[in-house]
Amino acid sequence: MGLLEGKLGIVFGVANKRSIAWAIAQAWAREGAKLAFTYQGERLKENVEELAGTFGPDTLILPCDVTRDADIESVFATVKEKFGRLDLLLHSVAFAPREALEGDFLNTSREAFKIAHDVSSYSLIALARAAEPLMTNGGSIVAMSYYGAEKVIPHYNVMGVAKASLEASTRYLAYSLGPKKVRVNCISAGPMNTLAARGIAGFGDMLKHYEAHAPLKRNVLPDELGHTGAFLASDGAAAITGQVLYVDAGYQIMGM
Ligand code: 0WE
Repeated sequence: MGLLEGKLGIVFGVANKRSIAWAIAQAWAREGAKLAFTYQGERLKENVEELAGTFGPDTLILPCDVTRDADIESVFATVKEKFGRLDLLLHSVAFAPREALEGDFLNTSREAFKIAHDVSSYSLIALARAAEPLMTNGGSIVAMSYYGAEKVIPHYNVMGVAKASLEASTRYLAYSLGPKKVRVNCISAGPMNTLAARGIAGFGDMLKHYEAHAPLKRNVLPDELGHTGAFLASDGAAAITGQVLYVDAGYQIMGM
């Protein structure tokens, strides 16, 4: 018996086979969950159709730009129609304009700040609010964060501020949705070789730094995020809410 047998979930943030969202979706499906997927923009439609299609030709795949209220409304209307209810939601979505991740944080523009926070943080609130009426048996919402939320990671810049906002929102949402037995948690992952990390100056050195300094002397594997995502989604985590769980080979505990 899988940990998530009979559960219905929706996954936001699959871009390609290396996406953290895909690693967690595979784990959720392996544990017995039935999943719907969203994709951001026509550019990613084919990728998501090819990946999600491995769960069967009738897999629900919907477009969703999380900055558009009408998209969110339409996604959850379709989920209500096709699933009737919802148990799981994965938020694995982030974006800041590239120039904001390159220069000096001091030069962060109002527009880059607004975009980063809208896409990467406010979207969790919007998705949670849309999901809540469907989570009639309680539920589990999982969002992805990164250590740059609490300590300075050079170049992470406004994304660090947006992840701090996401983590704080996780706590306030956990308080808001707790009476409905809907849990909200973050996984703070060590650096992963995904599309979002590609082209980031010094990313290879960052992976080497973790290998040298993390207690486990290695980087995190996608499948390990999958297992943690499955645990947080499962009834075994029924008393865990509002938390940030580090899946980072222990890196976060180090002071030096
Ligand atoms: O959260 C992230 C990545 C988020 C991200 C990445 C990009 C690259 C392309 C958000 N927006 C954009 N916008 C783009 O135009 N990570 C945890 C991965 C990451 O990103 C970094 C990192 C790490 C680690 C950026 C700078 C420094 C370290």
